[in-house]
Amino acid sequence: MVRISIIVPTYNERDNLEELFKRISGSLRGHDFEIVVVDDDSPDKTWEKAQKLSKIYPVKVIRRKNEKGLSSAVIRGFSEAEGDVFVVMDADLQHPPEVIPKLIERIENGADIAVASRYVKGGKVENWYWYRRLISKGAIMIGRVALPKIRHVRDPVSGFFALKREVVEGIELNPVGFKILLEILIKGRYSRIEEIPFTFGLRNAGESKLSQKQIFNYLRHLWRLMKWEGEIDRLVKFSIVGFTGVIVNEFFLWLFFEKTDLGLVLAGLFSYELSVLNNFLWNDIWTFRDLKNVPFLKRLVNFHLASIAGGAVQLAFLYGLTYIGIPYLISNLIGILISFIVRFIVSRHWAWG
Ligand SMILES: Nc1nc2c(ncn2[C@@H]2O[C@H](COP(=O)(O)OP(=O)(O)OP(=O)(O)O)[C@@H](O)[C@H]2O)c(=O)[nH]1
Ligand SMILES: [Mg+2]
Repeated sequence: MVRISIIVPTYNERDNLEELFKRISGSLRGHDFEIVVVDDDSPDKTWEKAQKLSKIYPVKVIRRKNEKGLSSAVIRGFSEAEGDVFVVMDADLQHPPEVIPKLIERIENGADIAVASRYVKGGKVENWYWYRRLISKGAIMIGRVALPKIRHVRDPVSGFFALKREVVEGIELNPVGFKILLEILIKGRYSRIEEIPFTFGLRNAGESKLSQKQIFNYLRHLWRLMKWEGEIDRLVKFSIVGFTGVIVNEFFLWLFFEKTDLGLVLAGLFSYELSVLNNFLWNDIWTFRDLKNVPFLKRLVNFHLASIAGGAVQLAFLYGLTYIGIPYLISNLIGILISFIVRFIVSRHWAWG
């Protein structure tokens, strides 16, 4: 039988512990499990309450006095846990303990990571204002675009998940940030990941520790993971290649217009196509050299689509922003920037995959 360690980071969650432990024990009847509470010396003495309850439930309490932070608490939990399977969950009962057996079942059937997900079919979030929903979904979308490795995961920032010990054992995880799952999905050792739906309910007792600052922190975390994944390097290479394209474009435009009688439109078209081919070539053998999941012809076609999409976006911004009163040179500059991002994203995800 596998041994399960439930890791629960807490800060001022005293009034939630009793019900939490009771429901965990209820749903894990017949399993071999321990609950590892990692408390950051909560002013409401959560640790003390957990110690008291450890006489009834299999609870191990870690009271950290010199450290704070959700992710570092979970990492500490991993290092103290004795199980073969780790489950991470919040203490405030937004993560229903009744879902744990389903997560465990997935792991027992061969998944390395099982995520309790708000955003797969059947999952949902209760009572969130539309803007909180929007921010949550938007943040996830940005993450999935920025980090292609996790693009198939619908809820890569869930705080409720199970994993095999081997996924994180010996791996150095960065404790900065609120979203430890994201860190694990990028740095962990795994091949199969599955998501099961659950309803993210209302907080039971106590207060939220989530603040506006978290959004900024999340973006910083994404940036660091992009660097770690080499995506920032690609971005730099992609822009260098873009510059060479400008030179190719200008040179051939001059050549065709001055030395042939093609006329401006055709000279423009041909020199543009040569610059696209130039960029394709360099991106293929340099920027995305390690990515060859898509057949050559499809890469070539999709890269052209990326260029066209980029051009369309640039024009749309030029006209749209100028229309609402922004000076046209500024509008165009913004258009160029957005177009660059669009071309990079389309190339990265659809041309090279
Ligand atoms: N040890 C530790 N636990 C923390 C820290 N911050 C939050 N937690 C715990 O992490 C879990 C998630 O925090 P919440 O405040 O519920 O975050 P949230 O669920 O995104 O926000 P709400 O929907 O408002 O509850 C809870 O069990 C908290 O007690 C921290 O700095 N240290
Ligand atoms: Mg919560």
